[in-house]
Amino acid sequence: MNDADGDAVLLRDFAARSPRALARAISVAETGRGAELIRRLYERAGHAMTIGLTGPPGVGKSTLGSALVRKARSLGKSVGVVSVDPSSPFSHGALLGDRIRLAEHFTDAGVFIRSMASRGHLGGLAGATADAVLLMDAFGKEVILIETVGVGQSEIEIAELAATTIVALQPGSGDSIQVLKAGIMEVADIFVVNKADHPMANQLKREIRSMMEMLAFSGWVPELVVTQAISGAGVDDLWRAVERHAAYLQSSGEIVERRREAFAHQVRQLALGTLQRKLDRELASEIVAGADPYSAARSILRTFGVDTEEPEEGGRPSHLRASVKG
Ligand SMILES: Nc1nc2c(ncn2[C@@H]2O[C@H](COP(=O)(O)OP(=O)(O)OP(=O)(O)O)[C@@H](O)[C@H]2O)c(=O)[nH]1
Ligand SMILES: [Mg+2]
Repeated sequence: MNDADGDAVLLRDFAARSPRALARAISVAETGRGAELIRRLYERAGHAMTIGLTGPPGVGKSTLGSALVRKARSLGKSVGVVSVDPSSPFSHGALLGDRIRLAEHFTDAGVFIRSMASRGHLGGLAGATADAVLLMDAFGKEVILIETVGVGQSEIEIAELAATTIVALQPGSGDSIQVLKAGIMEVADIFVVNKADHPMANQLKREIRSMMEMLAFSGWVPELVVTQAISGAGVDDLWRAVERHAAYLQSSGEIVERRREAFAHQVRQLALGTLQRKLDRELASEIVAGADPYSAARSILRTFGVDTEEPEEGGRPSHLRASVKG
């Protein structure tokens, strides 16, 4: 069977909603060979409710995610879960944890769970994740949950794929300050203080409130929800906050803007991935040998047909929802 036949079979099974076809499609995309598939399936996507769930290691993202999946299932919605661990090249650790935390959902045909590990994708791990979300969306998943360990920029990017971003924090770990530094605060639509059973939960709530006072919001003001993921306490509140945010995005029209941003981001990553590879090839060539860095950069760009004027001033990153009050 050649590739074209293979693709046709895959597309047929995908359209027939075979979970194996979805798994296979994600694998194809993950290894950087998904362009044709995505082209064929793209117009089917754009209907899912996408929820990003980020926060420091061990805060309870998977437990909370599992509880959210349970909630969505109780409402009869089909669910996709993408679990990403950007800090390691392999997702074995995350996978093992998720096997336990999400155990009850593995046997539910209405839930599709995928851990992302590969870095073979042109757009990096964020690109592979974006493809997985798009494919789940095109497959007909109504709710897609994207779990990432949130400590740096790439994790923020991944959370940004989602229409609604939940940032989870846990009491007594000094996380809140870290989060502010890392700029995660500015991308949160909903803050969750998980581990409500912890004696310092109230203090963390106060810390988040006072940090929010330092930020200026235009439009949506992030909600603060307290949960105890292991018992499920507060999960209904969290779900309602997600629904309120989704309703806000629709009624304000902001959903269009967010989709446009996510699209632009994905295109940028793909284009930059290609440029990076070309650039690396040129760097190994003799064009740059013996040259100073500025001249070398100019010669390389000339081979790409780029005229080098003064670089333009970069604007404010478009993913930021809030800004620090001046
Ligand atoms: N006391 C308490 N423990 C919790 C709560 N929620 C989760 N945990 C525990 O916290 C630990 C980490 O939970 P996970 O759900 O794996 O956390 P995570 O954020 O997904 O972890 P990583 O994916 O490794 O970053 C587990 O032992 C959970 O049982 C809670 O509300 N209260
Ligand atoms: Mg986890």
